[in-house]
Amino acid sequence: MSASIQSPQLRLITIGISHYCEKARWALERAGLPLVEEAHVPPFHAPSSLLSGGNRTVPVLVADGRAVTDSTAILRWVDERLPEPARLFPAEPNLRAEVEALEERFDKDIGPHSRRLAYFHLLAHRELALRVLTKGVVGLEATLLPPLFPLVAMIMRSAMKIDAAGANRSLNTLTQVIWDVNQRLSDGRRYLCGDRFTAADLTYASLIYPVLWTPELTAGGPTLAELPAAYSQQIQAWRQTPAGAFGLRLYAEDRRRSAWGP
Ligand SMILES: N[C@@H](CCC(=O)N[C@@H](CS)C(=O)NCC(=O)O)C(=O)O
Repeated sequence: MSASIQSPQLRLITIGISHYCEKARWALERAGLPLVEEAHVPPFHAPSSLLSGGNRTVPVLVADGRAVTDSTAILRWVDERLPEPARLFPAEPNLRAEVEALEERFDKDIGPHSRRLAYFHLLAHRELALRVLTKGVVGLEATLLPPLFPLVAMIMRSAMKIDAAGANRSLNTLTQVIWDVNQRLSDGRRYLCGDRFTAADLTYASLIYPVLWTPELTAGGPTLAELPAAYSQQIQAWRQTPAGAFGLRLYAEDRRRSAWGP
């Protein structure tokens, strides 16, 4: 395939480090859509998100004056603009149902849990947290965060139930998903569903990134060696599983690959 989409410039409102935002960003970039990202620090993203017609969460895609909220809706919006062989959701009904079920599972069983586990470790280390939370953010919010950090950390801990018990629950949920993905990959398949890259792979790799500390996404931020020991040991253990290696491979091989061909 060699073509491109004619589209007016799109706005993607994000929290720079958010993995749900990365999920949307990956789909949009893969389709070659002209994109301007407005990255925020939580919770300063809320006014932008609300004023653009979204709800409080990001990503929000603003396209043709309309807000598309929720990362899954954004993937579907992108797919409507792609020919079938390039789509993230294949047309074949059984394959599509499998992709949709996995995407939904990862949204529920990875997204909130990789985020909680990462923040549990990072928020305890002010300098690390500041570097991570300001990723991609320029201007006032990046300046406001350091003095407001104790308040921001308190709001985040309370909103996402970030405490030792929550982190432990998330660790268990993630361990189960990684085990299930290991099982699925045990027949030697290259992608989670069928023989092509789909929304299941994209969702898996983007949402699991905080607990694999995927090099492509964490470049310029704290290195694995700079992370708190317990967190970095867990990441290294997961990286060594087939599911962990698979997540890293999807980034190394597929993150910059165009939907339109090599
Ligand atoms: N189901 C939503 C989840 C999005 C989500 O949880 N976004 C987080 C960032 S990772 C957020 O906006 N949190 C801020 C808040 O809830 O105010 C999606 O897939 O887009």
